[in-house]
Amino acid sequence: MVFLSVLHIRNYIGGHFRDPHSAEWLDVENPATAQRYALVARSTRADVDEAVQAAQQAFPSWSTLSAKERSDVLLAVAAKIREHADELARAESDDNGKTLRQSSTVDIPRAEANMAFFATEILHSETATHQTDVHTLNYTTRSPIGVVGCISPWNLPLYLFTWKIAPALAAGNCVVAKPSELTPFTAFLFSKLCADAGLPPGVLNVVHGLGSECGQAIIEHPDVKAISFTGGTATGRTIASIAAPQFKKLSLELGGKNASIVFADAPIAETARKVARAAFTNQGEICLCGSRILVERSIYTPFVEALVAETNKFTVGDPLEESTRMGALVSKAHMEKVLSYIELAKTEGGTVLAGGSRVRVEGRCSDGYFVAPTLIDGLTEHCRVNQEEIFGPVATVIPFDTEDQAIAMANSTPYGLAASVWTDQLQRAHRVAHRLESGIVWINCWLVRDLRTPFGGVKQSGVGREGGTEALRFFTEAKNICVWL
Ligand code: TXE
Repeated sequence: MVFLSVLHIRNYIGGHFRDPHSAEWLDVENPATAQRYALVARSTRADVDEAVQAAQQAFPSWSTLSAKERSDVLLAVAAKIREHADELARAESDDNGKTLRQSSTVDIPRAEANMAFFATEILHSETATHQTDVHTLNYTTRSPIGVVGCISPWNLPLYLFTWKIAPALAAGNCVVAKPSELTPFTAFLFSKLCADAGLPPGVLNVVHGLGSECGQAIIEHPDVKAISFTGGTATGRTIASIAAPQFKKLSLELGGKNASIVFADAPIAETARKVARAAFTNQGEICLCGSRILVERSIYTPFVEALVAETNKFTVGDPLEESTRMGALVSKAHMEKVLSYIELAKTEGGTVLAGGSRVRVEGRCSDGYFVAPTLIDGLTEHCRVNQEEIFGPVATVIPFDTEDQAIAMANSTPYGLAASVWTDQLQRAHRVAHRLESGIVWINCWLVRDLRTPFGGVKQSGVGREGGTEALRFFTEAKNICVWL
């Protein structure tokens, strides 16, 4: 008899792979096939305690390495990602349901870039000196905080996991990290690569499990001095309520309900293609996706026609097929949430122009969680569908008459993460960008990223900024030293 054992995704603590204290495991499903393919550790406070201890033990030596020494290790990790890119891309697609094309051209290259970027940024950073007068000189030092917690979501699993841990480690901290329980596979593979690359034991510890158990234990742990979190706004609120009374440093990257604002002078065909990409990339499961498409009324009809055509080009299918442009949603529960918003849109007076339902894909993916790219017209900007984050392949189109009206509509939600402005008029582009309540504005483009730039949102989209020097500042404590000369 052949005994086939299921893959067990274990914790990585103090340089060792360990089973959870609870001896309990959670199912991990491939959402494109609806089949379980692995089990992941259901960790609890006891595992988090061990991880924090391992991190504390590693901190004195890791934090006192030279920047160059830390940089070399992190560059070796980046090289390992490159070497194992195909395996990681396939794992990401199986775990999340995204297309292999997306994971191999975006997610995994970006994970490598995150590690390499922060590994080299620490070689070029500087701190300030303030000469007050002839007798007084102030200089600022920046020191690592100690043990920090990094909690990441399921939509861009390794991409966002590395986006947090790379600056934390580069700055000299030791990390206790928790990937989403829905997509733990690449973080598990990554911990193996870190060990192979020579990252000392205890510098990075990966604990797996549920947010309410393992995640919350990280947030509550008194020796975890800073928390970097990306996920839903409701979860961010819970985390802030626990961390703030303990005066922990907190970086929260939360949801978005981003507007793409299309003015009449934008070239219709090209803009429709790019705005559709902004709405439906990664099944619309990116906090930066432009899910509210505001269009100047004079071009509304031809623009929407072009947009419907572009929407229908997002072929839904097996994520491993080269021709597929839209894969599965991350879970059955998430698919049901997205479908419920489509139904809500109908009751709120919307008309479905494209998509609007679950898709049954033939073959091995026949039970997968696929939803057609969906475009909805006829809703007011204040209805729930236009105010709440859906986080799926659903976008709405709304006409506007004036620049002021477009800005008011764009700013009408509780969120303020990203926006895009599409126009040929240079001054208007800048003017509108300045008036948008948004942490990021793209003009005539979307998701063009420079890792040096500040990344984050205003209002309920978050607190703090990631990226470049902002991230290194978050993961260090500044000290001013004043010298009487
Ligand atoms: O995310 P959660 P969910 C939005 C999107 C989505 C909604 C809910 O609208 O539909 O959030 O998604 C961990 N203490 N985004 O429920 O729960 C959790 O285990 C500590 C936007 O899947 O926020 C996971 O690792 N940790 C988004 C991480 O938090 C906790 C990306 C994110 O999960 C915790 C994902 C707790 N009490 C969802 N509860 C974006 N902004 O990119 C959960 N977690």
